Amino acid sequence: MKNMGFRWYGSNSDSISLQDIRQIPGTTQVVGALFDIPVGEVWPEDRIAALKKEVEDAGLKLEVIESVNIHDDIKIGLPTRDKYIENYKQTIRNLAKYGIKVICYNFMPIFDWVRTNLHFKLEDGSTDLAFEHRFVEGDPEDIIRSVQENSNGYVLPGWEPERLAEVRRLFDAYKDVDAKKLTENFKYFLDAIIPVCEECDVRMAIHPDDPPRPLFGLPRIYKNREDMLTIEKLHESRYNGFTICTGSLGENPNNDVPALIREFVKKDRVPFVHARNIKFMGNEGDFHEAAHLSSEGSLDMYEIMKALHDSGFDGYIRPDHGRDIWGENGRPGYGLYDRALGIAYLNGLWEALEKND
Ligand code: DNO
Repeated sequence: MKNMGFRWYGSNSDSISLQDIRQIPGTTQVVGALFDIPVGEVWPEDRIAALKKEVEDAGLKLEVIESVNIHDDIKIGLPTRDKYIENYKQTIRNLAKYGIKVICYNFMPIFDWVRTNLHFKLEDGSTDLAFEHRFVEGDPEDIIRSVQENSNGYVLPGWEPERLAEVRRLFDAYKDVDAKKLTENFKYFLDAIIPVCEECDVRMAIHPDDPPRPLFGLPRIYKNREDMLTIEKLHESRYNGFTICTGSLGENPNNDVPALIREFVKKDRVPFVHARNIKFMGNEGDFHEAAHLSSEGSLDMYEIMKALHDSGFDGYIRPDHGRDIWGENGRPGYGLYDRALGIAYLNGLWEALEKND
């Protein structure tokens, strides 16, 4: 696929080098970010330029940022949100100057993605990430502690220690924010930034809630088709787009992921895709992640790629989390080997689909 990417955390905090990425056949894009800029601050031009140069010097492209995170004051709807929205707009303008085309972000309160086990053991001896609902019925701080203790010393995206240190205060601040209020605050944000995106030709791609259900009493607003229909109407524009994360949406067995792809790609609302497989476990909503192959999980990755192909998808795509295999012990979900295997497989499916035309 022409815009196959690989998520990278930067030379100071990733065990994987740009050269490693370059050597994965059929990979052209790095999906990157400035991970050390505190949420809410403007991303400085010189830092963006340096990242871009580093990626390009390695023979790769940087056109997708994941993520420019949204300050909680915007999601809560505090008066201070306007200042953070102005900063966000400036970041969009700065990124546009350096050829960024897509910004992936999420609108999840407090927690980004949640897993209850970062080293779930599979039969073949590999490990991956898993979610079991019984572990999120207690105190959210237990989950935070467990994620921090089990991430091999790496900071996981969305689990930055400075943010999580304030979790009690945040829960309190969100106490009057239900799904309706969160949606209104989301609209306020979109109405402010989408005109800037249109001006700069940068497409926003909201990431689904992962898992796609309310957690710890916090609302979630991108869980299924109905939510997608609501979101697209909040601000009608192709710049108000979706990241279709096959794993996150697929974690709810009622979500028909190929059908969502067909519907929203045809409407030109999908600039970015995360391709991942998952396997359901005993209780409803429990799953562990899986190698990308259809045979390894509960999602039919051929049907997913076919839906992209049939609807003329020409956006950016990356494999999502991988297992830890062959002795690798990196950032959970973000090792080299299994994600590279994922790319080889996805590109193989794509070649077959193209040649079958
Ligand atoms: C987890 C990722 C998420 C994703 C954000 C987008 O591995 O899929 O952290 O990047 O939700 O803002």
